[in-house]
Amino acid sequence: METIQVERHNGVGWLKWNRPEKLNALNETLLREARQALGQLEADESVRVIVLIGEGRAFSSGQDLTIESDADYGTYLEDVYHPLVRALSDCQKPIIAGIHGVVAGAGLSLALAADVRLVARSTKFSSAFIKIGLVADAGGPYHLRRLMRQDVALDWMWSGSTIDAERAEAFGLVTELIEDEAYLARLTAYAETLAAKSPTAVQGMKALLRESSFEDGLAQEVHWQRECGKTEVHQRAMQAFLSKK
Ligand code: LHQ
Repeated sequence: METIQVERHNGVGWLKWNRPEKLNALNETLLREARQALGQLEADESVRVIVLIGEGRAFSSGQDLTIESDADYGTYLEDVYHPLVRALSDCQKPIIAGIHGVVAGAGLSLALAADVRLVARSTKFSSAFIKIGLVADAGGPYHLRRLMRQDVALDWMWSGSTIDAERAEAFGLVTELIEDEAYLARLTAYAETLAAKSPTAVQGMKALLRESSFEDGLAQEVHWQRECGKTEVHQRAMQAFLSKK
């Protein structure tokens, strides 16, 4: 692949945006290749956790602004962004966004689609869109409403301001804030620790914490707890507990 790099280590699939010279600006090739790479990592049984990261000094600077000026953005969203955004949303495996440097515009939207966000302290979060007269897109508005107070999200999106990682944490967008020097080691340890846990329990937990109705939630927990109850990890843990009595 030209714009995406994929690596697999210790149960973790690393999906890396790879246009560092453009701060990982998202062009059509990258978005299509990312969709393809995500599908491969989802289908690979050796991969239990997926990490999204950016090569170079940024996570992503958002949509590549060299896009043709007469492009129909609505059609572009439907054809190029939404397949990836849907795939991220539908993915049963845990998705971690590892964010450093700059995260802007649609790059921010993709980061918000992950289950958790581990963020290096010096990261700058840019809402960007309104500065070029656009609304937030690529699923970003949906996730902002889910994660943040609506008035604070609107205030931020209307201002187009860039905020630091501590403010983003106060907004609810950061799962764990990490010192820059420790960032990659901590991200790796987080992902590999999660990959070593029962995949049935990890994926079940993700499915259960999705938005759903109360009744659907009860039905889902019946399904997942039944499956978890049958796993070797659980059986061994029960035996260990009972043997100590
Ligand atoms: C870039 C980009 C970039 C291309 C840096 N594109 N080259 C929009 C339209 C259509 C449909 C779908 O949805 C969207 C949604 C959006 O994502 S809107 C938001 C788009 N993103 C932005 O407006 C951010 C634009 N970039 C910037 O403001 C700055 O580059 C930031 C603040 C991210 C970083 O600034 P610096 O650290 O000073 O780096 P730089 O500006 O020098 O960038 C380095 C290179 O990357 C440079 O290229 P060059 O060839 O001159 O070295 C930039 O042109 C290029 N680059 N962002 N989005």
